[in-house]
Amino acid sequence: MDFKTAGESHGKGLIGIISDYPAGISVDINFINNQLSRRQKGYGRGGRMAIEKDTAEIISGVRKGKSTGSPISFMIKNNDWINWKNIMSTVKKSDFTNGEKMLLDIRPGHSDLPGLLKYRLGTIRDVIERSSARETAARVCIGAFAKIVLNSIGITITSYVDRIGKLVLENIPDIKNKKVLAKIETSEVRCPDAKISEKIIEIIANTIDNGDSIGGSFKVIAQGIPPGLGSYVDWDKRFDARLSYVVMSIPAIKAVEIGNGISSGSRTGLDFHDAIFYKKEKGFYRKTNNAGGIEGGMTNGEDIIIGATMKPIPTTISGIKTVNIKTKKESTSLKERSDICAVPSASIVGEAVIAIELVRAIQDKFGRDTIEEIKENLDNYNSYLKKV
Ligand code: EPS
Repeated sequence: MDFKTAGESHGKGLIGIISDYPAGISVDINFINNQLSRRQKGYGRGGRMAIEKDTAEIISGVRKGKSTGSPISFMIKNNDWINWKNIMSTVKKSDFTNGEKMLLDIRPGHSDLPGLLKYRLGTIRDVIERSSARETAARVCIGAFAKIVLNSIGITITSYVDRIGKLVLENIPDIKNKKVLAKIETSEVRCPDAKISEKIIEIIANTIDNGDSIGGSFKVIAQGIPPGLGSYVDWDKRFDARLSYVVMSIPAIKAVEIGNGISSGSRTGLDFHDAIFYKKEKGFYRKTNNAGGIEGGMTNGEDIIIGATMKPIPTTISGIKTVNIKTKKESTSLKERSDICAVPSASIVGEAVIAIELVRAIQDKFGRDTIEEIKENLDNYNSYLKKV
């Protein structure tokens, strides 16, 4: 599958087009809308999430509840557009008398400065409408389509928050335990430990009081992965590289880690590498997963574990030292309604982009036109694996 998204944060809505989506998939719109609502949650989100109730309207590529193989298109409407009709008009000329302001106080850390320079634009508005993380709603929708494919072949994806600011979740949660999964989904900050969740909320509340923003990190885990997705034979087919690319494309992500990749630089080979075991009924398996399910740019059959670190959002109520792009005089950065902490939401976007990349790798190996074909080829491969 391939995709494109379009749409501005305060325009009419977000649009997505998915091509090469396998035919024969039962598309459950409730499942898709539930994924969209998961992205909207989280303590620390700004006022916008109270205005929106993201739902997708499927326009093409699905008939009688089933994908046909034709391009899928959808729209997620922006409820807030009604309040921005004049500012976001595609035809009216700007006269800056209808509440629209020339936004010139470029925010350090945001797309404002490079965006204005690159596209020769006059006001930050023209940059941030598209660079806004609102675009990720469309990607979560596309990720939901991908998850439906994955679920039908036994692959599941989940995520949790393991750091906000200096507070770290030290214990690795057992995400195979349904109770732990339920705790993550009910935590306001997607953290499985109730005490740490409370502390995180306190940290975010203090950040709000200080007129500041705060970052953190999350983990995404994919289970039920066949070995051999991706490849070592071409640099651009390496699956860890492909996953890093898509996770890094989430706004504000500054670091990506595969398995225990960061600690690997300070460990020895005997300590780091995951010893291989074999049991007839299980095949090859590991008791540790420092590799995060990927060796030599290929999945090895273990869970894929990806970590991502999100910087603090650059829009702050207190403002950061900057210059006005027009006057070049010292100023404080633009203050707009914004999130204070969006790490829990980013973890849902992480699930989505990884789901999409997994479907692409599955299609590379097992076929792309129909889900039947994918299942037949996967069954065949599994029978071969049993014989190895
Ligand atoms: C977002 C909607 C936006 C921002 C956020 C992401 O809504 P608004 O700008 O109307 O408040 O809350 O975007 C950013 C934080 C950013 O820096 O772009 C959403 O739907 O996720």
